[in-house]
Order: sequence, then structure tokens, then C-alpha cells
Amino acid sequence: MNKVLLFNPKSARVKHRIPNAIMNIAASVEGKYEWTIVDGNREEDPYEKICSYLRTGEYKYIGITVMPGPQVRQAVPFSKQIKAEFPNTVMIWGGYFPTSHYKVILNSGYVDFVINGPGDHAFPNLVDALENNKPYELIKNLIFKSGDTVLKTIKEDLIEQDGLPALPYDRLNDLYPIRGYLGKTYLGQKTVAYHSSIGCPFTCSFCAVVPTYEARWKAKSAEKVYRDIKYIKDKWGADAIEFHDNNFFVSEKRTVEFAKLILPEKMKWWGMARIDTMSKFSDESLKLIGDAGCTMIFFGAESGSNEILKQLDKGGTQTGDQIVAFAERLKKFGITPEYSFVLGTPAPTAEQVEKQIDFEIEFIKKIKAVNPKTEIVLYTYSPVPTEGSDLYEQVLAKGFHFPQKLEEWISPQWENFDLRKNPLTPWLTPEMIDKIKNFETVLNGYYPTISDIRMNSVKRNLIRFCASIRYKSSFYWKPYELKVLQMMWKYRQPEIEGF
Ligand code: B12
Ligand code: SF4
Repeated sequence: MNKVLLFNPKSARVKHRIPNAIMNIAASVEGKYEWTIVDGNREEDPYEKICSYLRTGEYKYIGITVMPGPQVRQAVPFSKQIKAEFPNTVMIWGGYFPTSHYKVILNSGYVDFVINGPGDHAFPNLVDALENNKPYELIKNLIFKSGDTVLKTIKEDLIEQDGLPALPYDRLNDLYPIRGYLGKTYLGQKTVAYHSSIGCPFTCSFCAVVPTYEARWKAKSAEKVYRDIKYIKDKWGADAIEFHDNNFFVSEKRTVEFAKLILPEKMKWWGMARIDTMSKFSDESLKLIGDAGCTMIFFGAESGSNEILKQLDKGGTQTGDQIVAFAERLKKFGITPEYSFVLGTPAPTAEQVEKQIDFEIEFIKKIKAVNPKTEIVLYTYSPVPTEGSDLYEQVLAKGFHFPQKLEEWISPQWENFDLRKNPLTPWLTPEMIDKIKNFETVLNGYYPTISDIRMNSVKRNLIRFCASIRYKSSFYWKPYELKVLQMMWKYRQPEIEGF
């Protein structure tokens, strides 16, 4: 029987996390096929490591997880080279990038299959079919080429998460010691990354979760999440948790149950949520969540303008007023709100695009005035191909298009697009991008993020002092002195390097 090799391309310079996507896939074949993992984050020369397995002739199936940005940088050249050196291997890509950009990937000629969304059933079913020379055309969540045509099979309903096999932590520990995945963050000395639910019930038109999960959400029970975390705590000493769910707090009931279970463990934790959903949580629930160690929550605030929220299909009941009121409300529960904003959405004229940027800058300052501890994360709008959404139609009409060749994705421009810092959208002028970046520099100077544990109080006070005149007088032009300080101190941005 052929073996399975799973590859997690390098995704960050430091603070490596448990590779949860590839761990789910390993769990899906555990006990049926022999498998191994190569983690690009933990290898000096991951390509050589992959080849050392392939040279044995025992591995036929290569599964690669690909998130946009840095993971593409290894996934593309490695896949191409592997296919050239070992032409009998079957190359299978899964994750957010392939689900959104499957055509360009399959047209490359060196990727054989794309898994469309969850791979927990699709991957073992595909390997079974190929191993036994059976047809794979009816396996759900699959995209492949037949001649020149790209074929997509139907999507599977989301799988009950409690019924999935346990993640093979002990086996991972044999390959890469788990302790190396429990990083020091502002939450704790040994922070574990855990993914407790998949998808999200909303359809924001700028978000890649939508084409992947199509407005569906399924969660593990509070009890199951607690048991997994307790296992990692007892065995490897984890003392803090980063929940990587797109939307951890969808259910107040599940959150409260989890908070009650985790409270005695005295662990600090962080997760992502929606402002309108959590605004409906009772004071009692929010107090319990804060007491149980939840110190910071990431919210997609996106915009203070109700019109733009509508343009982004934010859905739900979120409004600009609610964003401000909720930042204020969280103060009394000791939970820090981390608000992300999306600047630079398309508008009919350049003046309107610019007006939106100015509006958001003032809005962010308003939030900082009611709750100065609010952490602000700025993104520039980078389109995702959510077919059929009004916003994506507007984007195409404005002349934007994605690369036509897979290799183009690893050019510096498209890497910046992925990092949502310079999105190459035709309606954003270089001056507008500069304005956003300059404001960000001044804001991060005046309010350095608390998640950067290397910033001591001397550095914080100094940079805050230097940024104060600019911030208070709204003078953001060419803040070179702050950039120099941030470069010298290697100021870290949570949205790029992890939270
Ligand atoms: C953890 C994470 C990171 C970590 C990486 C951690 C690591 N392992 O090293 C960090 C913080 C470094 C990171 C960074 C970035 N990230 Co990130 N990240 C995530 C996050 C929160 C979790 C990914 C995860 O582990 N999921 C858990 C697994 C179980 O779920 P899954 O990935 O969906 O996997 C299932 C399927 O997709 C499929 N599948 C996945 N892989 C494979 C592989 C095979 C072979 C198969 C068969 C199936 C398969 O099956 C799995 C099981 O069902 C996701 C959001 C999310 N909740 O998923 C964003 C997310 C993937 N990141 C995203 C982005 C854009 C980035 C950045 C590129 C940019 C940014 N500004 O955020 C940066 C770049 C960083 C850099 N270094 O420069 C976006 C992708 C958006 C898009 N357009 O596609 C996401 C979706 C967040 C979002 N909502 O916008 N990220
Ligand atoms: S609520 Fe958040 S995760 Fe859900 S679709 Fe909107 S942006 Fe994406």
C-alpha cells in the first residue's frame, strides 16, 4: 500500500503553530494508510526532507496545505520540482488558497487535485479510489481536470466535528516535538493554537471563508474542546490558548459552557468574533468569559460607515454606533477588543475612495477615545473571488483581475496583495496607500500593540512621545522618525506574524 506525505509550507518566521489543517488530514487517514508530515516551519531544508521520503519509493500521495502569501512561496516551486523529479506522485492541494484559485492551480499542470473546502472525508476517499483503481468523479469536495475541462463535484454538508478522529498529537510529537509549537505570546509562555469550529454563518463579500464554507458553521462541543486542551496542558505544559476559529463565539451557550470548564485551569485565551453577535451576550456571560481567562477578542469591525458595511455584505446587525458602544462596554469585563478595519473599498470616484479612508481614520480615533486599550488592525481591501457577490462584480468592472499563471502568485506584488498591505486594486492610488500606511505608523507609534512582548515600557513611552504631536494634530505625512524606531525595534504586526 502506498504511503501519504503531508506538507505544511513555511507560514511564519517565528512562533510556529501546530499545523492544524494538515493534522486534520493526517487524522483522516490514520489507521488506514501510513503517513508522515513535513513541516516547512520546522525544517532547515524542507525540500530535501520531502525528497528523502520520496526517494524510498513508498510515498505516492502528497497533500499540501496552502494559505495565501508565504505558503504559496514554497508550495508552487516545490510542487513543480517534485512533479518533475517524481512524476508518479499524485499532488493534492487543499486549504483556502486552492479553494479560491483552483483554475490557475490545476492549469499549472503539476497539481492533480484540489480539495474544495474540508478534506476530512474527501482526502481519504480520493486516496482509496486511486489506490483501488475506482472512479473518483463522485467524491464530494473535489476539483480536477478532465481533458481541458475543470470539474467540480458537489459540496458535502459540514461534518459533525465531535465525530471526527482525534488529532494525532503524539505522533506529531515524534516528528516535531510539540513543545516547539507552544510559543511565547503576550497570553502566556506556552500558547497552543486550537481550532474548535469550522466555517462561519455569515457571507461578508471580502472574506475567503465564504467561498470555502458557504455560510455554514459547525463546532466541537465545549466538553470536547476542553478535553483536548487539557490533554495538551497536562502533557506538554500549555498555559494559554489561541483559538484559530473564524468565529469562535457564534454560540453564547457553547462559549459559556467552555468558560466554566476552563476557568479552574487558569489559562489565558484569545479568539475571533463578530461585534453584533457578542453585543447580544448578557453581562453575566461576558463577565464569566473575562474571569475564565479570555483577555482579548479579535473583531472584524471593518468600517464605521453603515453604507460600507452594506457594500461589504457584513450582514447581521452591525452598525458604526454599535462598534463604538461595544468597545466601551467591554472595558468593564477586562477584555481587550482587537478591531480590524478594511480600508480602500471601490467607489465610483477617486474622491469618494479618499473620503472613505479619511472617514475611517477619524472613526478609529473616536474608538480610541472611548476605549484607548482597543487594538486596531488595518487591512487594505483585497478582493476574494466570491462569485455572484455585488462587490466582486464591482471589482471586476473596475478592471481588476487575478494572475493567469500560478507562478505569478509568487511575485512580490502578488505576495503583498496576499498580505493585504498593497492590494494592486486599480482604484487605490499610491498616495492613498501611503496615507493608510502613514496613519498606521503614527497609530502604532501612539498606541503600540500590547501583543508585542518585546516592547518594554521605556520603548513604549519613547515612541508614544514621538508620535503624540502627529496623532493629536492629525499630521501623518512621512513619519520617518517613527518608522526608524519601529524598524530598529522590529515592531511586530499581529495581522502578519500571528497574534
Ligand atoms: C493559523 C492561521 C495563520 C497563521 C499560520 C499558522 C501556522 N500554522 O503556521 C499565521 C498567523 C502565521 C497566519 C498568517 C496569515 N494568514 Co492566516 N490563518 C490562519 C487561520 C486562523 C487558521 C488556519 C488553520 O489552521 N485552520 C484549521 C484547519 C483545520 O482548517 P482549514 O485550514 O480550513 O482546513 C480544512 C480545509 O481547508 C482542508 N484543507 C486544508 N489544507 C489541506 C490540505 C490538504 C492536503 C487537504 C486534502 C485538505 C486541506 O481540510 C481541512 C480540514 O477540513 C486561518 C483562518 C481559519 N480559521 O482557518 C487564517 C487564514 C487562512 N489566513 C489568511 C491570511 C490571508 C493570512 C495572511 C496571508 C495575511 C493576513 N494578513 O492575515 C497571513 C500571512 C502571514 C505571513 N507570515 O506573512 C486568510 C486566508 C484568506 C484568503 N484570501 O484565502 C484566513 C482564511 C483568515 C481570514 N479569514 O482571512 N495565518
Ligand atoms: S463574519 Fe468574519 S469570518 Fe464570517 S464571513 Fe464575515 S469576515 Fe468572514
